[in-house]
Amino acid sequence: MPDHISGWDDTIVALATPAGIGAIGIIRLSGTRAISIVNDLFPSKDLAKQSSHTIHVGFIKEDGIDIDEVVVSLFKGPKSYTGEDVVEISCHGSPFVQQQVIQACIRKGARLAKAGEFTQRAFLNGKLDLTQAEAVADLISSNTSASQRTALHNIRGGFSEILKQLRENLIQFSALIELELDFSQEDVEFADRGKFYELIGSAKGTTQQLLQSFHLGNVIKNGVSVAIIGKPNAGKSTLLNALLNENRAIVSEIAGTTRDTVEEIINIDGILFRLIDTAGIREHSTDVIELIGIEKTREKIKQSDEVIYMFDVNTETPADIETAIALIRETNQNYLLVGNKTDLQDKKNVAEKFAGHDIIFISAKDLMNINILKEKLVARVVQGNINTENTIVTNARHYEALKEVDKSLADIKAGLDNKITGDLLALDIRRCLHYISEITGDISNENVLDYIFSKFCIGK
Ligand SMILES: Nc1nc2c(ncn2[C@@H]2O[C@H](COP(=O)(O)OP(=O)(O)OP(=O)(O)O)[C@@H](O)[C@H]2O)c(=O)[nH]1
Ligand SMILES: [Mg+2]
Repeated sequence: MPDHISGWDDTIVALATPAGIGAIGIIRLSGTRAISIVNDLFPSKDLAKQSSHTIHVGFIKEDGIDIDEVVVSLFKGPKSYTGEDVVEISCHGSPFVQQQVIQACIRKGARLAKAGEFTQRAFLNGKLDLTQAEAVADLISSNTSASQRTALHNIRGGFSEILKQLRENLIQFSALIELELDFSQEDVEFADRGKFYELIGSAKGTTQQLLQSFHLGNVIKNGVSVAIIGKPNAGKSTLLNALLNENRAIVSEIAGTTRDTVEEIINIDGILFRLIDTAGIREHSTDVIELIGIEKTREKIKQSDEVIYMFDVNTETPADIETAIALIRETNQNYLLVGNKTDLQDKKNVAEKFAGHDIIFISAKDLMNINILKEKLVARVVQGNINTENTIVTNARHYEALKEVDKSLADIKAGLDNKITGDLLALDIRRCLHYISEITGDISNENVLDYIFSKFCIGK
């Protein structure tokens, strides 16, 4: 047990279920005194004499006064979530009752847990590595099937396993190099240089793949924001409603209907898209409110991950499209061109008019080709299928450390190319191992840990 961490010996208590009224509420304790503290409040049975992984019905009483009838679950360390003795008290779901139980536990010697402290203990006791602990937080906040599956994959150790393999290979590599150093006088090469190249090559392949997965990981974890922009009356609000399948934004034939931005979230194929309907961009407007709206549209273009430029195929010309593209390109944004109101024209005419541009033609009003637009949106952010069985990096901390791993692998390879001495190679290898260990938490400092776990909820 790391005794340099303050409060480590304490037995901690917290409500593990959400605050508020519910059917039941679960209060969780962890620490050396977890069982004895609850035992003091639970006269029905002697919990100290019960075996692990059992449940017990009875009353929580303090000073002879009943607080609640509860179910107590016992998990004796190390076979528990935290690795310590854990007791869970399932009581009735009244916040008042729950507080009384928690306060009684505190009076018997427990202290309130900090955010994430249960999981932090699990990490410090070696039940989870840091990537798994972080995946627990990701699973709790997951809101799509893709983010749920990615988090579960990492809780099960998917990412850890890859890092472990990488680490073992490097250690093997460095052991050979150091052996060579010991015999440097004799001018022998124990380590087969061809094997080295192979090993570094495959390690680099792995880190590259992980680095590349971060784009998708970010999409899975945080979703994608899409600004729908275009001239007044192009049908932007109608499109928002069509994508949402409800009448969210006001639609009218009056140009300049949308004054402020309207944002809604939709889930397409497990990815969350935050759609932003904006005020139409008019070149010359004197209306103050409209001008503010247009300025906001500019801001939204800059802030979004994707931009849909929507136009009326009947009134706009290819030259108008060019102007719009130039405006979007100024902001370096990805964009999709969507031609609307094709129901009012002959399809062939439309295709000829805009030949040479990659445009999705739709009718927002008649819901024509809306599914194609959805597919395109997903295809923009997901190359190929989302295979959540692969390890996908979703965490910026991991991404930054992986970049360093990749850099040190490049240095090792350059070192091999330049035939630098074994002791210098060993330095680069150590640096690489350092960054891998930073991801898994084998090397960590208290501040980093506190920061990571503080993002959890209390009781987890
Ligand atoms: N025929 C036809 N009319 C459409 C289509 N989409 C939208 N409209 C009509 O075009 C008009 C403008 O639609 P909106 O969705 O309000 O347009 P907007 O781009 O949000 O306009 P502003 O908010 O003023 O910038 C409304 O009368 C819609 O019914 C379409 O696909 N076909
Ligand atoms: Mg509108």
